[in-house]
Amino acid sequence: NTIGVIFDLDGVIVDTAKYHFLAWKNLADDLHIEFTETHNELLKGVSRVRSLEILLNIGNVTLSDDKKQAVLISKNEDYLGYIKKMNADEILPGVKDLLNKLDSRGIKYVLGSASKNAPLILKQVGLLERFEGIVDGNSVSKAKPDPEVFLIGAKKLNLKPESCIVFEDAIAGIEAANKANMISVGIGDEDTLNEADFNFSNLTEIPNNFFEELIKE
Ligand code: B16
Ligand code: MG
Repeated sequence: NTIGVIFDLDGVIVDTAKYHFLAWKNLADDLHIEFTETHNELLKGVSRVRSLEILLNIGNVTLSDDKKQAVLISKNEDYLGYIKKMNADEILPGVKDLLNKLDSRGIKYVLGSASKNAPLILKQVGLLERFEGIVDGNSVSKAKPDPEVFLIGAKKLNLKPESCIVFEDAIAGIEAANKANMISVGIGDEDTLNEADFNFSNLTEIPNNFFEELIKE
């Protein structure tokens, strides 16, 4: 009766969406595309390449493949400038308590993120060593809502998908977890994440007996 946990990164462990926004906004300004925080919501949980497609669509702009490659590199360099200033103060509320609880119960956890920068971000906030494994944007060929990222996570945990609990803040991530046949937990707005098996506004709200109850089932 073993269970394991798979954590999304952006929106669950840390809020890197604000830095993605600043970097995409910079690019949007260069391309004379109007890009707002509301637009930024569309990019959450979505891969870097797909994010650029969405941005170009918003502005009705077309770029050559070479130009696309170039702007993807400069957007990421810009983004990394913010990431390199991150520290442990940016870990979202409830994360450390939850990881401590899992540690004390011997429940293993891995990361399942779309970000190619995930290991660097975890290192910046001092959490890299705590995870049993990292599955990030470098290890997958198909982005969320494809379940690949979480299925690789289950392999790293040595568990069947049904025994994995996924914490996610994005619709695409909940969809991926459901497709993988895992238990999906939506972190954030309940109406947005209505396809999740469980919903909490943030990690401080997870009840003390949450994992025990799941093990019983
Ligand atoms: P990168 P997650 C996702 O992280 C972000 O939510 C999404 O906005 C971003 O485009 C994606 O990572 C790729 O990030 O440019 O660093 O490779 O929520 O899956 O942890
Ligand atoms: Mg996320």
